[in-house]
Amino acid sequence: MTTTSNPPPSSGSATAPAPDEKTQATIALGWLHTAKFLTTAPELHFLPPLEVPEIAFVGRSNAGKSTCINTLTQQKQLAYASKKPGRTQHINLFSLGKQGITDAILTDLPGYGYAAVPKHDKIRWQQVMANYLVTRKNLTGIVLLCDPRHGLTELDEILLDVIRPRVQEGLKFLIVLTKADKLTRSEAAKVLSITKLQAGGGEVMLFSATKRKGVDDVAKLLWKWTHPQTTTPAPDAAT
Ligand SMILES: Nc1nc2c(ncn2[C@@H]2O[C@H](COP(=O)(O)OP(=O)(O)O)[C@@H](O)[C@H]2O)c(=O)[nH]1
Ligand SMILES: [Mg+2]
Repeated sequence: MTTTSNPPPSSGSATAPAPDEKTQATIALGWLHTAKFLTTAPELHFLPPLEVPEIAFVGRSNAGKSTCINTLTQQKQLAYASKKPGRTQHINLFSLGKQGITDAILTDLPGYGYAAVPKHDKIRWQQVMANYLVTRKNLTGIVLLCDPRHGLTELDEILLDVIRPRVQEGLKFLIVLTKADKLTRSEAAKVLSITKLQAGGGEVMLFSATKRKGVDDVAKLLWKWTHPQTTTPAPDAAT
C-alpha cells in the first residue's frame, strides 16, 4: 500500500491547463508583441549598457530562430530587421515593454555554423558571441534554438561550455527544439528526453511555429525570467 504523505497539489485534471496559465500566456504574448527594433552592433562594446533584463536567442543558421522570434512576437518585421544588409553578422537588440516603458531586451545573435562563411569570419564571430554571452552584465537568460532532427551539434556544445559557468551562477537557460511538427510523437519524446540530459540545468521545450506548439510555454517562461517579482509562485517543483 502507498502512503498518504504526499497529498495531490490540486484535485483538478492533470492535463488541462489551469485558467490561470491561459491568462499568463495571454499576458506574456501581449508583452512579447510590443517588441521593437532598438539597435544593432557589430561587437559587444558598441552595445549600450542597459539595466533591464536581456534574453539572448542563439543557434545554428537555419535552426528556426527568426521564425521562432517572429512567432513569439507575432511580428514579421523583427527578423527582417536582423536580415537587413550589414546586420546579419550583428548583435540586434529589440526592446520589450508595455506603454513604451522598456522592461526587457530581446537579443538576436547571428546564426552560426553556416558552411559558406569564410573561416576567419567564423572565428571572429565566435569570439564576439562568446564575449557577449560571458560578459554582458544584464544578460538574464539564453534561448538556444536547435533543430531536433540534427540534435545538438559540435558548435552548440561549444556554446554550452562557454555559458556553463554563468548558468551555474543562475543565468536562465532554455533549449527550444524547433520544427517539432516534423517529428513523430515518439521521436519528439525521445529527443526531448535526450536533450534534457544534455541541457546542464537548463529547460528544454518542443516548439513548432506551423503547429503553434510550445508557443505559450516559451512565452510564459520568458515573461517569468524577466518579471520574477510579478510571477505567482508555482507549486514547489524545484529539486
Ligand atoms: N516545418 C517547420 N519549418 C520551420 C519551422 N520553423 C522554421 N522553419 C523553417 O526552417 C527554415 C529556417 O528557418 P529560419 O527561421 O529562417 O531559421 P534561422 O536561420 O535560424 O533564423 C525556414 O525554411 C523555415 O520556414 C517550424 O516550426 N516548422
Ligand atoms: Mg534567421
